[in-house]
Amino acid sequence: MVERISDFRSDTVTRPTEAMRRSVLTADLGDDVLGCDPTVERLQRLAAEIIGMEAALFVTSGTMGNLLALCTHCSAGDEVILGESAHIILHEVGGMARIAHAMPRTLPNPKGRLDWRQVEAAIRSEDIHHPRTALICTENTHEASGGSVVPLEDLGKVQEVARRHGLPVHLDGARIFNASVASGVSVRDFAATADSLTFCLSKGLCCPAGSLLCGSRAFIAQARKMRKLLGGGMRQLGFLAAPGIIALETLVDRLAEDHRRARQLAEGIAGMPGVQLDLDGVQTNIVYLRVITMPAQRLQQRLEERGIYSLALEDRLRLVTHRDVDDGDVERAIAAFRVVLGKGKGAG
Ligand code: TLP
Repeated sequence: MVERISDFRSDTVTRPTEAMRRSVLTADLGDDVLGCDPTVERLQRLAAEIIGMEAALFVTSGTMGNLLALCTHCSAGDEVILGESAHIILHEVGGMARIAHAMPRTLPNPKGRLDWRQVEAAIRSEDIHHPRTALICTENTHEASGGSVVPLEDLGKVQEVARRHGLPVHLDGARIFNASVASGVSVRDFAATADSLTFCLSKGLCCPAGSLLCGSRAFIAQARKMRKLLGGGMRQLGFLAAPGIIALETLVDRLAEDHRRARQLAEGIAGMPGVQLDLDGVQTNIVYLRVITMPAQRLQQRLEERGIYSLALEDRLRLVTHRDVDDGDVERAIAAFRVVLGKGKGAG
C-alpha cells in the first residue's frame, strides 16, 4: 500500500490555498457577460497593470486564451509563424486549424528559441500564390523543452522582425511568471516584446481555473466577442476571479521554491543508470527525461506503483514541481527512481 501520493504530473494539479477558498465566499459578484462583475473587473485591471498592456480578459484556460488570440489576429487562410514544438502546435487540439482557420508555418525552436533570421525568411511576400502571414507566436517558458526561459534578447529580435514587416506577435506566457522569477526579467519586459499575451492562473499560481488574455483595448474588445461566440461567456465569474487576485498578489515570488525543487529533483535523478536528462535545460519547474532501459509509459507506471505520479508525454517522462509537493516528496521521488532503475532496495 502506498502511504502518500506525490503528484508531479503538472502544476495544474495544485489546489487553491485557504485564502483563495475564503475569497470565493466573500467575492462581490455581477453578470460578467454584461460587463458588471466587479471582481472580474478588478482581476482584469490588475492583470493588465502587471503585464503592462491596456486591457485583459479573463478566459477559461490557456488554450482558450491562445485560440482567441489566433482568431482575433488572423483571418481564414492566414499563416502563423511559430515553433514546431510550441504548445499551440503540440497540445491545443489543432484549434488553430479547426476554429481559427489559420495555417501553421512551423520553424525549429530548440529550447523555445526562434531564430529571427528564419522567422524573417518565413514571412510571405505578396504573390498571387501565397497566403498572408498574419502572426508570429512565441512561448515563455517553453513547456516542451522543460520549462526553459527564452531570453529577452531573442524575443526582442523576433519582435524587431515582426515590426519591420508590420506583423503582430502573440506570446504564450502560460508560465511567464516562472520565466520572470527564474531570470529576474520583469513580466512587463517580456510582455513588451509582444502585442498580446496569455498567462495562466491555474498552474503554479494554484487557482482552480482561468487564464488572462492581455492586449490593447481594441484587441481585447474583439477577443471578448469571440469568447462569447465560443461559449466562454460566464456570468457570476467573480467566484473564479477572486482566487486569481490573491494569486497575483501573493503567490508569484514563491515560484522560486518550485524551481529549487525541480533542480534538486533533476540533480537527484540525472546520474542514475540509463537516464538522459539535460540539467542545463532545467531552469524553472519542469523536468523532462528519458531512460534508455524502458519506455516512458512503463516508467510512469512503475513510479505510480510507488506513489509517484508523473506524465509520459510521447517518449519522455515529465515531472513538474509546484506548491503541493515539498522537499519530502522530492526525496521520495528520487528514492522511487533509484528503486525502479535498479540501484536500490526493492528493485524489480
Ligand atoms: N500545458 C499542460 C499540458 O497541456 C501539457 C501542462 O500540464 O503543462 N501554453 C502552455 C505553454 C502550456 O503548458 C499549457 C498547458 C497551455 C498553454 C494551455 O493551458 P490550459 O491547460 O489552461 O488550456
